[in-house]
Amino acid sequence: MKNKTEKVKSQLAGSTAPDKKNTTAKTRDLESYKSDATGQPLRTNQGVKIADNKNSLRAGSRGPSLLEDFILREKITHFDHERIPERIVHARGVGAHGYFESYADHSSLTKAGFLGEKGKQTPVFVRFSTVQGPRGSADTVRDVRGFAIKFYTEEGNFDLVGNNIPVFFIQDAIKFPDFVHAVKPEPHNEIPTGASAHDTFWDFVSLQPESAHAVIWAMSDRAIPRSLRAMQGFGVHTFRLINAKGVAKFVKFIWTPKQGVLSLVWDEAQKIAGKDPDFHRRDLGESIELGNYPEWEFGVQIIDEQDEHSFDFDILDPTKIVPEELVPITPLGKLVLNRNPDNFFAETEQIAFCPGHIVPGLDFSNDPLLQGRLFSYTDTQLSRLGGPNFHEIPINKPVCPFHNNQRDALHRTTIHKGQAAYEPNSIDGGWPQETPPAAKDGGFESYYERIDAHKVRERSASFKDHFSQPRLFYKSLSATEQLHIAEAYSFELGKVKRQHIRERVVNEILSNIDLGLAGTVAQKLGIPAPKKPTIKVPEPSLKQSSALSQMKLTPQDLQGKKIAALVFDGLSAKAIRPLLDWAQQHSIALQLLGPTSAPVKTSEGKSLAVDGSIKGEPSILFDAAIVPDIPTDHTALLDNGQAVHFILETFKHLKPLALTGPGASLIKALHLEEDAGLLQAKDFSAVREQFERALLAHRVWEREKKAERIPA
Ligand code: HDD
Repeated sequence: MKNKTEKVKSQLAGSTAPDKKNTTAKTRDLESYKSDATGQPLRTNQGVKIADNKNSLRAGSRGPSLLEDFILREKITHFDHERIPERIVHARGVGAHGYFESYADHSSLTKAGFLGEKGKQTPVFVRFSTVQGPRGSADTVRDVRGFAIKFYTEEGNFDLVGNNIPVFFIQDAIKFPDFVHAVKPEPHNEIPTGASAHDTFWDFVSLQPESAHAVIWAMSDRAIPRSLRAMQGFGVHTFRLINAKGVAKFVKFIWTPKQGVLSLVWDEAQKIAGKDPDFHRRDLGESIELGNYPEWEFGVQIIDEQDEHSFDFDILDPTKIVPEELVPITPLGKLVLNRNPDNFFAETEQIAFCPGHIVPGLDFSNDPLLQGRLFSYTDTQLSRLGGPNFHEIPINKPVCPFHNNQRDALHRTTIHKGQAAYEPNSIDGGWPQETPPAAKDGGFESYYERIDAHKVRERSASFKDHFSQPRLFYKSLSATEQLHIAEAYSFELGKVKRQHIRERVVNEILSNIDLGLAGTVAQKLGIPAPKKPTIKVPEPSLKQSSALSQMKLTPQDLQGKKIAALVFDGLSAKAIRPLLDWAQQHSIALQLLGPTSAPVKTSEGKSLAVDGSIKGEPSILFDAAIVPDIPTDHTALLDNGQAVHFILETFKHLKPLALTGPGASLIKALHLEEDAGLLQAKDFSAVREQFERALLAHRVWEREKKAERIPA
């Protein structure tokens, strides 16, 4: 494991060799753009070899620099322009390459080629992101996560630009700038970074009740994911799939992680933001390096065109889910991420997604939020990537050939041959020619939908109910998840300075979701609890949807778990070996942490190298901890404040913790009690099974009350 860990660290620090296993069409395409300086002389951008990269040209060794120094000028000029504007939202992100594999021939559902054959693999690039914070903000803030996937299909690029929560804050794209201005740092002082706990956000959302559903998801544990590997993904809008006969179905897209849907606890999330702001990107990169490739199942909820109006919500409303109890998920394929980018800027930063990038066999619905998005994404790239030729940047290029008569503009790299940049033409043989919109030739055709309406600026009455689904969500959660929601609202509103905004959230939003929730939050804020809802919320046909609780979405196995083993001088190598074997067997990343980064001495007189120090690698970076072979006299451990803090913090954050060896009774000295995840035994094999069960459950939720007394 040690070697593996070292390999990870050194590889992540420097450049990473391309994964030979990933031979997708896009990887091969990117290969031709890669540049390797090994064995090469240093040259200017014009190809001139540089003899001295340490001294600028000057008049005498103490004299002024000379303007003619083209080497200095080129270097400084390029440096001066290295930065590009960050994304307006979703600025902080991390990406990975991988592939999508279709489980079967789904051509009865769609003519899209990437779903048309069992086992067919399509290269993808995925970018995960937070929404509010800038590029340099912390990974673990409370926020929605972006989950954007570019499929490089043989029929063109398909971008599925979704989030890790299934609903959005507004129903109409015209409100997007208002929403973003409200959630972003406030304009007078640019505070807060990466947080929604401030006046303008709560002011806006409390005046815009259509946000209630997305806000309660953002106040749930979904908004503090344990890792990007452990999140669901949602296309949010209703889309269409269309088969070769022109038959269309409405669909919702859902990604379900094999790793389970897992979250941090709030205290832990806040601390990680300081100790390791790169926690999520590091986790993704390291998992892929270790071969623990994250995997998601891709599924759709399919709704027949004639059932469009058969729900008590509108399927065009992006603030609504379609409960799985009403329309179950049909699995179509899987997504595997198996290669880290070679260069963050060239790939992750320059990738440009757009929900309007679709391929034949897919189409939009009339969701007014989606319709607005179709415009915004390509438009924003014009200023972010500096012009309309961003599709020529290697990471954005389709893997199929593309020819048209669009010409010129900034940064054009393609050299178009021929004289006729127009269609029709008789000079260049009429090429490139249209593919008539016929399914068999692959030309794109929009769904043959009849639209007959007046031009109006109004919301459909079917978009008016804003509370029955947040209520459904809240009622479907476990008591633990509900408690976390109440705490999140109380925390956030506690940061809101204006009393009238706090009261409006409680009285006009929370009271309509759940009076109990409103009462708990009101009590924590010291305001009177509302007695009744302010409006009559429609009774939905479905009272509970068990699919909404993440408690049931636990991982299938232990692969990729990160566990710390605290080791001290005098421990026996015999206690460590079985642990290492166990970790390897389950692809668990086990790290040995010593009092310092120096090796510890085993009782057999050998020196045991560690992966880091207890101080340098705090408990918050791990899923669980083991203290193996504790001696009967555990003074050395108790005298080490960092180690005691590590153990208590592991307990506080409800993580599995195994203490083994003759001194395992240390539990008492620390004033802790055994529970389903706090285990003590003479050796690890005696508690292994229980420990594994606790790891699969992710956290020991029943410990939560007891853990409150541990100082944060
Ligand atoms: Fe958006 C980026 C997801 C509504 C306008 N959005 C962006 C990204 C994700 C989403 C994941 C980051 C893509 C990347 O990694 O590069 N956005 C969503 C979802 C929405 C949504 C799931 C609702 C269902 N967005 C939305 C609306 C608008 C935008 C209504 C504008 C009308 N979004 C943008 C943008 C961004 C963006 C400003 C910033 C950078 C970019 O597009 O490329 O154009």
